[in-house]
Amino acid sequence: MDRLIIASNRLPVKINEVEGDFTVEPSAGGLATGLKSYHKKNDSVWIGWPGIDVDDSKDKKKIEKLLSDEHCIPLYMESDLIENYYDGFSNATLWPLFHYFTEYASFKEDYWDAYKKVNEMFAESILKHTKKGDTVWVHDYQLLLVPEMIRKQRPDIRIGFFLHIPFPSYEIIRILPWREEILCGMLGADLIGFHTYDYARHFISSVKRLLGHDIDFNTVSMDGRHVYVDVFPMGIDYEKFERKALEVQSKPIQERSKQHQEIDRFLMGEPNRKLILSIDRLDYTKGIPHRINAFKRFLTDHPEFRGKVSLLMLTVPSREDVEQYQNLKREIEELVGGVNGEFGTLGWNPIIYFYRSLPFDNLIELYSSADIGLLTPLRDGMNLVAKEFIATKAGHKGVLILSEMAGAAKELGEALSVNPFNIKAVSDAIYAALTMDQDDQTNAMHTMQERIKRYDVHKWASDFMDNLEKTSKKQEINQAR
Ligand code: GDG
Repeated sequence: MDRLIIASNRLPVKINEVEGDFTVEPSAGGLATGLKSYHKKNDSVWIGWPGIDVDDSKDKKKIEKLLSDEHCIPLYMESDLIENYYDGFSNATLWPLFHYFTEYASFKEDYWDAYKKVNEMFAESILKHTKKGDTVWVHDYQLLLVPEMIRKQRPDIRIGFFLHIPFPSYEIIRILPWREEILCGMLGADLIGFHTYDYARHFISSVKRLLGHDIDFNTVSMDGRHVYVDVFPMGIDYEKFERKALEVQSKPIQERSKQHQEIDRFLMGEPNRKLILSIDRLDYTKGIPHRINAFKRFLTDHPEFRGKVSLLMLTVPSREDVEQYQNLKREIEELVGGVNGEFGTLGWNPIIYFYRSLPFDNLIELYSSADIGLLTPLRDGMNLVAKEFIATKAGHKGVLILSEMAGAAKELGEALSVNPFNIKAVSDAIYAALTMDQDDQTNAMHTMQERIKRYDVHKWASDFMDNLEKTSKKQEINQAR
C-alpha cells in the first residue's frame, strides 16, 4: 500500500490563536483521540478542519507549517458555511436522527446545501493530495457524501469509509428527506465499516429497501462493482492508558498533582469512601440527566451510603452554540444542585460536577482513582470511555456499569449492563457494584482487559486497512470477469 489519506471533519489537533500567534493542541472526542495513535505510527496524511477560520494568507502559511509537522492538511471553512454544514446538517439533522432523537432533528434545505458544498470541498482537497496507488479513508457522519464524490472522478482510488456513530434502523433513516443521496454517498466506498453488527445490518436493510440493490450477505452489488460492509469495533490505545495509569498510581503521595492529592484526601475523608466516575461530552445522547436521577434514587433507597460515595461527573463542553446543548447544560446544573442541596453535608458533596476538559494526566488520575465507572448513554456508537476506564484498572479492581445502548456493550459482556431509561435498574446496579465481591470484580475486569488489549486501536485500524486492500483485489477480479 502506498500512502494513506485520512479525512475527517476535524483534524486530530486544533489551532488556537493567542495574541496573534498560533499554537497546536490535541482535539477532544472519540475519533480524534482513537485514530491519532494510529496516525502517529504510520505514514499517513490527515485532511480536516483545523478549528479556526483565518483570512490572511501569511497566517494560513504559519498554520500550514505547524500542521505539516503533524502530517495534517487544513481545510478552511467560512463561518456561515460551518453554521449550516456543521451545527446544521451534521449536528442538528444527522446526529439526532442517527441517535434516535427524531424529535430533535431538523430538516432544512440550507443545511443540506451547505453539507453538499463542504463534502465537495473535502472531495476536492482529497483528490488534490492523492496520488496513484494511495488509499483514502473517510470518517464519520459529517462526510457521508465524500466516497461517491471521489469515486465519480477517480474510480481507480481505493476508498474506505467508517461510521463512528450508530446507523439507525430503516424506520428511522426513511424519515430523512435526503436518505437516498446519503446511502449512495456512502456506497462510493469499497469497504464500509461500523462498530457493531446491528449498525451494519440496519445499513444493509436500508440499502435494500430504499435503493433496491442486490445484496448477498455483506456485499452490495451495484453498477458492476461490489461494496463490502463489515464490523470493526473501534479499540483504544490500550498500552498508553495502562502505562500512564501505572505511572500515576506509583507516584509518591507528595509528588502527585494537586488534583490527585485532592482525590486522595477525599477518599480518605471517610473509611471505605468510594468514587463513581462518569466522563462524557455534554450531549443529550449521553443520558446525563437520567444518570443523576438514578444516583438520586440510589441515595434515597440506600441512606446507609450517604457520605460514603460520590459521583464525579466530568462533562466536557460540546457544541455550545446549539440551543439543545445550552438547555441541557441548564437542566444538568439544576439537577446537580437539587441532589447536592437535598443530600449534601458540610463535609460531603454527593455529586462533584466539572464542566470543562482536563489534560490527559488528570484524566488518568480520575480513571485510576475511581471504583466504579458509570456510563449510561441513551445511544452511543461505541463509547471509548468504557474501554479507557477498564485499561486503567491496573490492579483489576473496579466495576463498570454500562448502558446496553452503547456499542461497547457488545464486547463488554462482563460489565453490569443497564437500560439507562430504567432509573431503578441503574440505581440497583450502583448498589450491586458497591457491594460486589472482590473476586468477582477481578474476574470480570481481567476478562474485559484481555479482550480490549487484543483488539486495540492499532489492530482495529490495520484490520480495516487489510480488509480494504482485500476488497479492492476482489473488485479487480470481478471486473476482469
Ligand atoms: C464518537 C462517538 C465513539 C473526554 N473528556 C476528556 C477527554 N475525553 C476523551 C476520552 C475519549 C473521548 O474523549 C470520548 O470518546 P467517546 O467514544 O466516549 O465519545 P464521542 O466523543 O461521542 O465519540 C462514540 C467514538 O466517536 C469513536 O468511534 O465511541 O460513540 O459518539 O477518548 O478520553 N480527553 C481529555 N480530557 C478530557 O477532559 N484529554
